[in-house]
Amino acid sequence: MRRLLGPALTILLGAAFVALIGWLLHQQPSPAAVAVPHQGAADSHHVYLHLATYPDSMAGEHGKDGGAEPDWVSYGPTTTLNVPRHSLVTVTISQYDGGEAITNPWFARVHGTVGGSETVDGKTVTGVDPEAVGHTFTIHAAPTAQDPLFVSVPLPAVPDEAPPAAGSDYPKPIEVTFSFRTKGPGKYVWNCEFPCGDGTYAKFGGPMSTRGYMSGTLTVT
Ligand SMILES: [Cu+2]
Repeated sequence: MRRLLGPALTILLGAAFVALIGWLLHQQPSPAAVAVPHQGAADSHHVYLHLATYPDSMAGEHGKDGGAEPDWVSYGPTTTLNVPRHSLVTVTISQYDGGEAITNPWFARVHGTVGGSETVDGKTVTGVDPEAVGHTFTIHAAPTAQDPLFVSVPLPAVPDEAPPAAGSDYPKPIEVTFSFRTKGPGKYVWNCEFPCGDGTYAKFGGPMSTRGYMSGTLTVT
C-alpha cells in the first residue's frame, strides 16, 4: 500500500498543478479592449484569424512602448480570440521569433487540425524539427460540459542569423497556417508549450504564465 502511495501522490500533485495553472490563466484579467479578430468571410462558417509571435511585446496588445514588460515574448495583435460555433477556422501565424530545442517533442507535432497538418511557408507538414521550435499555439479544453477542443501546432524558429526585413525591426516571418473546426459554444484557454519564459518554473514563468503574452482565451460564441 505504501509503495503505491508515492506514485499516486505524484499523479495527484501533477493534476493539482495543472488545475492550478488553468485556474490562474482564467483569473488574470482580459485586456480591456476585447478584439474580435476574425474577419467576416463570404461563407460565415469559414472564418480567418491572423496572429503573430514576436520576440518582444512592442507589436501586440501592450502598445508600441511594450507596456510593463517590453522585453517579454508575445502573441499579437491580441490574445483574446473569438470564433463562431460550428465553423471552420483558418489561422495564420506570422512567426518572427527565434527558438531552440523543445522540451517535449510531442509538441513539435501537429495535433487536432483539419488533415492533421499545417503549412509552413506554403509547405504542408505534420510536424517540425524539435530542435528548432519558436513557439506553439495550443488550445486546451479542461474536461467540462462544453465540447472538447484540442489543437496544437508548432511554430518553427526563425534562424538566429536572419537579418531584419526591410523597414522592420523583425526578420521576415515564417508563415504557419492551419485550420480547425469548432463545435458548440465554449470558453477555452490557449498557450505556448515551448517554455520561452523566464527562469522560474523551468522557463514557464514570466510571459509564459502571464495572460496577454504567451497565453490567452479562445471563446467559441
Ligand atoms: Cu512561446
